Amino acid sequence: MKAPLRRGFSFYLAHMSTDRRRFIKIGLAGSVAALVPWRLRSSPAFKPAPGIKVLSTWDHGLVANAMAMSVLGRGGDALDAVEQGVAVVESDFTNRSVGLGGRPDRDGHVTLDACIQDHDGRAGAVAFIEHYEHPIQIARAIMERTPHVMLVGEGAERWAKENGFPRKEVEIPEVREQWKEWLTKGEYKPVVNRENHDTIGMVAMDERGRLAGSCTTSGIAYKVHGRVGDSPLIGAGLFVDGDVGAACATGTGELVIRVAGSHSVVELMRQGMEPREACRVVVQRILDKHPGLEEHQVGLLALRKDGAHGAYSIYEGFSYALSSEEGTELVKSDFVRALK
Ligand code: SD4
Repeated sequence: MKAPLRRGFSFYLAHMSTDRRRFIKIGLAGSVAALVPWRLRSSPAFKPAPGIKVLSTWDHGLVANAMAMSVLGRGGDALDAVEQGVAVVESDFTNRSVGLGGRPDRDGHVTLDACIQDHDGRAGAVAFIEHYEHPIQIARAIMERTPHVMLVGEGAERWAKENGFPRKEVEIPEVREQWKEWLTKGEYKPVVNRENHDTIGMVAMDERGRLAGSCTTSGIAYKVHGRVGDSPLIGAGLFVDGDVGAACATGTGELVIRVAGSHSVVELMRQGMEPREACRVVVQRILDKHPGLEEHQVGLLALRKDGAHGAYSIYEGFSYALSSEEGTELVKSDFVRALK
């Protein structure tokens, strides 16, 4: 069953929800119980901050951060933390934009994208892969076991199988039904913050001051078969430079790719900009260069090497989970446009 593309690009690009993204403060039982107001720390010299830190996108960042913090709390590496953190969300099949519980493309295939990068810039990525629960683990394995950065599609699936990753079939009747329903019109009319959302991007710092980042998604719902967004692209959905900081993105991937979103944020921080301001400048660049994007959300999240952090989004409603030894909180991002 194939639906024609009846709407143009601007309909195709967009999403997310305010009601689902209301600001909440949650103490996670056990490892991250206390809620402590956050104070920005900054240092012009970008000295590594003492202490561990994890930031990740959206509400589901809370459970992902809890896992990442448990890795870091045992003295673990930032790279292990960001891999294991987002893997929790990949295994949550109630999540409709990450992992095998995600919405399919317009042909009914759930295709996944992910990438990971370490302090030294080593990177691994996988895109357009089906039937694997943990694309983030595959991305890391590609980084560590091949001379390449990225594998896609059928080649990536074959490589994953050969390298011992178990295939998994997940059939979710509700998701199938909604896709069939969508096919009757085949229109791309997402609602900012509500639909197609929930990509998880995570950036972290371990006790040695080493940085890492990860990003994983099933991408925009009902995308054209073969479409790859920003999330598995180093420089777009994620960028880490241990000398400066790390950034990740969520939202309409095409817009993030056009401005090399995460890389741009890190470069602005390199030039001395505060993380929040770097995210704001890149969000504003998207708006300035691509008018007519009223329905599109993009959120950028940054962690500088000195522990300073910040975020910015086009629309109100983007939030991120912030964890340190002091506790965890869900923070509302600043934004350019309020929702009516
Ligand atoms: C994509 N950036 O595939 C992803 C979608 C997303 O939250 O972030 N959703 O374009």
